[in-house]
Amino acid sequence: MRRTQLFMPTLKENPSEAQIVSHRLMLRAGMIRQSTAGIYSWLPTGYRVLQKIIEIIREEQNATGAQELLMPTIQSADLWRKSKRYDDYGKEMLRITDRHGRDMLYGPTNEELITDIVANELNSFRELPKNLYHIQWKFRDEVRPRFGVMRGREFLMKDNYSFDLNYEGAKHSYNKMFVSYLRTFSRMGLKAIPMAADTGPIGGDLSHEFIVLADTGESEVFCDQELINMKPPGKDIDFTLNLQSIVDDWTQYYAATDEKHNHDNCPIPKDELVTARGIEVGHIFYFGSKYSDSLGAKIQNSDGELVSIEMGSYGIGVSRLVGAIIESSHDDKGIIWPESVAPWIVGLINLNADDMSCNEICESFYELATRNGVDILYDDRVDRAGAKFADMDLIGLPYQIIVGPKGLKEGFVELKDRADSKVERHNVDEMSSWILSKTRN
Ligand code: 5CA
Repeated sequence: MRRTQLFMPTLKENPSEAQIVSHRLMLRAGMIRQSTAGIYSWLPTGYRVLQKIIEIIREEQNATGAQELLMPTIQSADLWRKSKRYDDYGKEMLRITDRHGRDMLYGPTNEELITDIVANELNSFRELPKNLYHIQWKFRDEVRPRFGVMRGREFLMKDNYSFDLNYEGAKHSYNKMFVSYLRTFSRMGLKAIPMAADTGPIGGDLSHEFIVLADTGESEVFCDQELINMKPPGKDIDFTLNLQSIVDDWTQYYAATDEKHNHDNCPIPKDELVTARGIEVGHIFYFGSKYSDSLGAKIQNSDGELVSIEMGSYGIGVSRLVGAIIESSHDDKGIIWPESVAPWIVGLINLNADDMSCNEICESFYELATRNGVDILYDDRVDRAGAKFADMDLIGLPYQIIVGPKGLKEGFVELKDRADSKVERHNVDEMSSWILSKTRN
C-alpha cells in the first residue's frame, strides 16, 4: 500500500476524549473513529489489525475441531423468554420492535439461538460432540461505555458453544478451549492468565476469565506469582488427547478476579500474591443443561433415553483485543505491533521523494515486497523526514526500511526495529533478501 493512496487520518495531538493510551493511539493512528458513544467505525488500518486477529482466532479454533458458522445479529425475543433471560438481561439489552409489533433484540450473546438450532437438528448421541463458533458483532447497552474499543456498546466477539452427551465430554470440550485460548493469546504476543471467575448472566458453576495484566485494566485481579512466569503450550498440542494435565498445571496456582477473591480466605501467603489490574480478553463457561433444558435440546443416549445436551460457551473479545495488545505494547512514540497482528510488517520510508535514486530504490523494494506477499506500507509522500518518522513510529509497524540520499551515496539503506529502535545498515541486495524473508507463509 502506498501512503499517498491510503486512508489513514493520523493525528499529531492527543485527542482529549481518550483517557487511556490504547484509545489515544487508535485515534491518533487513524485506526478508528467514534460513530456515537461506544460505537466505532474501523478505518482501513484498524480493520487490517482486526482481520489479523480474527485469522489467528479462526486458525486456533479450527485446530480444536470447532466449526465456524454465522448467526444473525438480530434475534427474536421469543427464545429469550423461553430461557427466562429476556427480563433478566435488563437495560443492557437493545430491544427493537419490527413493523408487525414483534419484539426483537440485537444479540448480546447467542446461547439461546444456537441451542435452538441444535435442538431442531441433532437427535442422536452419535452426532455429538459438536463445537460451533462464529465471529459476530454484539450489542450491550453498557452503562458506561469507555476506553474506546475496550468497553464498547457494539463490539466484535468470537463465541462458541459446545454440545456433549455427558459431563465428561463437556469437561473435555471446556479443557480444549482452555488450552486453545492460552495458545491463541500467546500468538498475539499477549500473556493471558486464566482466573477463576464469576459467571454473571451467562450462568453455570465452572468458569475462567483470561486476563491480560495492564495498569489500565478494568478488573482487579489476584494471582500467584508462579502463573506470571508460566509458558503457554506450543503448536504440538493434540486436542484429541486428555488435556486435563495441562489445565491442572495452570489451575494448581491461585488466580481469581475480584468477584471471586476472598481476602480473608486466600490460600496463599501475602508475599506470593500479586495484586494487579487486568483486561478480560476471554471468558469460558460450563453450564451443563441450563439452556438445553429450557429450550428443549434433548438427544437420545445409547440406552435410547432422551437426555438434555451438556453445554458450555466460550467468548473472546475480538475488538477489545486490539486495545489490549496496544496497552501491553507501546512506548511514548506510539504503538509497537507484534508481527502476528501488525497491519503491515514493514514501513518503507522514502526520505526524499524528489530524489531520483531514492525513488528508484524504494520502488524496487516496494515492487519486490508486493510481488512476494510481504505486507508493506510505502511512505511515498513529499513531506519532511521528521513527520514521516513520527508517523511511522506512531502506527507501530515492526520494521522500518529507511532510504535516504546520503546513505545511498555511501551504498546503504537502514533497517530499524520498532521495538528496540536498533538500526542496521544494509546494502540494497542484503535489504532485498531481508524483504523476501518476510514473505507471508
Ligand atoms: N456467551 C458468553 C461466552 S461466548 C459471553 O458472552 N461471555 S462474556 O460476556 O464474557 O463476553 C465474552 C468476551 O467479550 C469478554 O471476555 C470480553 O473480552 C468481551 N466483551 C464483553 N463485553 C464487552 C464490551 N462491552 N466491549 C468489548 N468487549 C466486550
